[in-house]
Amino acid sequence: MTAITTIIESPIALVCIDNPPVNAAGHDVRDGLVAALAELAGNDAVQVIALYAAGRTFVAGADIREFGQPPKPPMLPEVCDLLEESVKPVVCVLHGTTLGGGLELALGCHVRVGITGLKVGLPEVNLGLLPGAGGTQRLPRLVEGGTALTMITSGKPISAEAALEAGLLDALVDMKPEEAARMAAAQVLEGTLVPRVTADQPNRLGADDLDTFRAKSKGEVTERALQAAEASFLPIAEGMAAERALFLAALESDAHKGMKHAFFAERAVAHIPEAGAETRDLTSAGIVGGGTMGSGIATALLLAGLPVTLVETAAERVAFARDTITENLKGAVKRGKLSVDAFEATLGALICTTDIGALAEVDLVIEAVFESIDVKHQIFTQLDQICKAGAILATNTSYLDVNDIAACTTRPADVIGLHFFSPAHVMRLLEVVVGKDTAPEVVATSFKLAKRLRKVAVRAEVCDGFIGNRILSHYRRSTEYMQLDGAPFEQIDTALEAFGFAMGPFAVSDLAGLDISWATRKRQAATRPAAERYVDIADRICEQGWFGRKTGKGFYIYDAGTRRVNSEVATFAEAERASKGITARRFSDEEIVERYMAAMVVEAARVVEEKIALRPIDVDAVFLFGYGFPRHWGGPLQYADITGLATLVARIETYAQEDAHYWQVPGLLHELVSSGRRFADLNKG
Ligand code: 3H9
Repeated sequence: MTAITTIIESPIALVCIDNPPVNAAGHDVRDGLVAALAELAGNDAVQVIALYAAGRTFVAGADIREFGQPPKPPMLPEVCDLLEESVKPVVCVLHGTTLGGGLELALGCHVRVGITGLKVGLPEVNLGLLPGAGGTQRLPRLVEGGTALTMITSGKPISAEAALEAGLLDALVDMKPEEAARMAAAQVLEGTLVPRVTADQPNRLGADDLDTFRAKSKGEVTERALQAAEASFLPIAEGMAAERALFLAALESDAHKGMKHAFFAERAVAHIPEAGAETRDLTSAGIVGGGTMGSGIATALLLAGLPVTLVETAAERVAFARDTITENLKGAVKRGKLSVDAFEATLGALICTTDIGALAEVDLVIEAVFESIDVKHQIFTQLDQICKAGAILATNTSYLDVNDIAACTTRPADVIGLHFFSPAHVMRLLEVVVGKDTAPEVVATSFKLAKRLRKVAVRAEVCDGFIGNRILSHYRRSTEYMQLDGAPFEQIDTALEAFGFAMGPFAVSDLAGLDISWATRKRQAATRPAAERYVDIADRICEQGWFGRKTGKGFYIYDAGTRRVNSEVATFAEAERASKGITARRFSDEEIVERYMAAMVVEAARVVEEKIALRPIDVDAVFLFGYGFPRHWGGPLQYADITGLATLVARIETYAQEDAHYWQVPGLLHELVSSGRRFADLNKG
C-alpha cells in the first residue's frame, strides 16, 4: 500500500496521506509527497492542490521511531519548503490531532482548513526536542508571538476554535476531510479563500515575548526551543538552518532519549500476553472501603462515566466517603476535567451505603480497605457469596498476596489486584497484579478499564510490593544509610530534586506519614536479616509523635504554608552515629544520586529477572507514572542503559566493600554486561 494517493479532478488535485495508525510523516510519506508535488507541478490540468489525510487524524508528527536511525532523505523541512515553494496553491485540511511535523507540513501550505474537533500543537518539547521542520520559524509569522511561544514551549495542543481565532486556520468546517479538501480547493479557485506564503508574512514575535518566556521557563529543552524561535528574527533561510542545527543537537541529547523512551513506555505496557482475550462488559462498579484511597478510586470511576456503589461499615464513614468524593469532583471541575453541567449527574451516579448486599449486581468490585490480610479474607469471602457470577473481584492491596486473597473465594479466576496510586483520581499508574489463577479475560478487561480511566496499566506478577513498592522499599534504604553515614537528609532531598524528582525522599515520607513506615518496620523487625544495617533515626522522630505533615513536624517543620528543616533530626543522627561508632563523612550531590539510582536499578533488575514485570520498559513506566521519576531520564532502567551497565556494576561493587549484604550485583546485570547487551534489548520481542 502506498502512503500517498493522488486523484486528479481537474483543475483540482486531491493528495491523500494514508499511513496508519496516526499518519506519521515517515520516509514513505515524505518521499510520496515529494513525488506527488513534482508530478503535479508538471501537470497543466491542475491549478490547485489539496492535501488531506485518511483515518483518524491528519499527520500526528514525524515518525518518532525513525529518530536515532540513519536519516533517509527527503527530510521533513525539505518537504515543507517544497509545499511552500509550489507555484500552484496548496490547501491543507487538518483533522484529529495534527501535531509536530504534521502542523509543520500545514504551515508550509498556503491555506489551512480545520475540521471540527481538531486539536493542533507542537508537542516536540515533550520528547526533549523542538519543532524541527520550520515550526519555530513559520508559526510566529502566522500567529501572535505569545501564542506561538506558548505552543512551542508548552507542547500543549490548542482547540480548532482557538487555532481559527489565532489565525492559524483560515476556516473551520464540519465535514469529511476529503470533502473539505475539495471544497477548500474550489474556494481558492473562486477567490473566497486567499492563499498566503507563510514565510512572506511579517514575524509577529517580539523581543519582549522572548524575555517573558525566558524569565518563566527553565531547562535545556525549553531554552533550545526559545533559541530556535529567536532565530526567526533572521531571514527565513538562515532561521531554518539555525532551527535545524538546534533540532539535530536536541536529537543527540540524553533528555530526548529519555523522553522518547517514556513516550514508548506509556504505549508498550499495553502489549500483554492477554491482549487478545475477550473482555467482559463493565457497566457498574462497587468499592469496599471509603477512605482516601477508596474515595479516590470511586472518583476515578465516576469521572469515567461508571455508576459506583460504595460500601462502608458505619454511617459516619459513609458520610466521610461522600464528602471526599464530592470534594474530589469539585476539584475535577476546577481543573477542567469535568464540566459544571455534568457535576450533578456524575455525583448522582454514586450510591454510598453500609449494606454490602448492594454489590450483588455490579460488574466489578474493588476492595480498598486497610492492609490487613484477615480483613481482606473476610471481605472476599463475603463478596464471593454476594456478587453475581462473572463479576470481577479486585483488591487494591499495595503489597499483600493476591493469590492468598483469591484462595478464600470459590472463583480465583475472577480475582485480580488493581493497585491504584494516591490520589487515585489523579495519578496515572495502575498496577494490574495477575494471580496464578486469574483468567486472561479478567486481565484484558482490567487493561480496558484502565484505558477508560485514562490510566497507564502495567502488568505485574505477585510478590511483596509488586513492581513499584518492592523496588521503593529497597532503594529508600540507601537514603537512610547515606544519612547515617553523614549526609544531611535535606542534602539528599535537594540532590535528588536537582536530578529531577519532584520531591526528595524525606519530603515524600513526611507527606505519606512517618507512622506508616514505622508500623511496617515494627512488623518486619522479627524477620529482618541479622546482616542488614538498620537505621533508627526515623524511629526516634516517630517516638516524639512527629509523623510528618499531618502533625506539622517530621524531617521538616511545617508552619503556615512554609517548610524548614527540623534541626533535631541531625541530633538524632549524631546520637545514632555515636552509638554505632560511625564517623560522619561528606557526600557530594553526585554520589548521593549515583548511590540512590544504583540501589533502584539493583532491585529493578531483580524484578525483571524474576519476571514480576514483563519487560524493563514496564518497570520504567511504573516509575514514570506512579513515582514522579524524571521523564527526561526515561525510567530507572533507561537511566541504567544511558549510564552504562558496566559502570553501574563497578559502582555497586565499590559500595559492596562497605556493605556486602545490601549491595549485591543481580545476576541479570552481570549477564547483560558479559553479553554486551542493554536492558533495552530485553524490551524487544
Ligand atoms: C516531530 O514531529 C518532529 C518534527 O518537528 C521535526 C522532524 C524533522 N511516530 O498514542 P496512541 C504510535 S516529533 C511513530 O496509542 P492515541 C504509537 O506508538 C513528533 N509512532 O494513539 C502507537 O503504537 P503501538 C511530534 C507513533 O489515539 C500507535 O501509534 N508528535 C507516533 O491514543 C497509536 O498511538 C507527537 O509527539 C509518531 N509520531 O493518540 C505526537 N504517534 O500501537 C505523538 C503515535 O504500536 N503521538 N505513534 O503502541 C501522540 O501524541 C498520540 O499518539 C496521538 C494519538 C494523540 C497522535
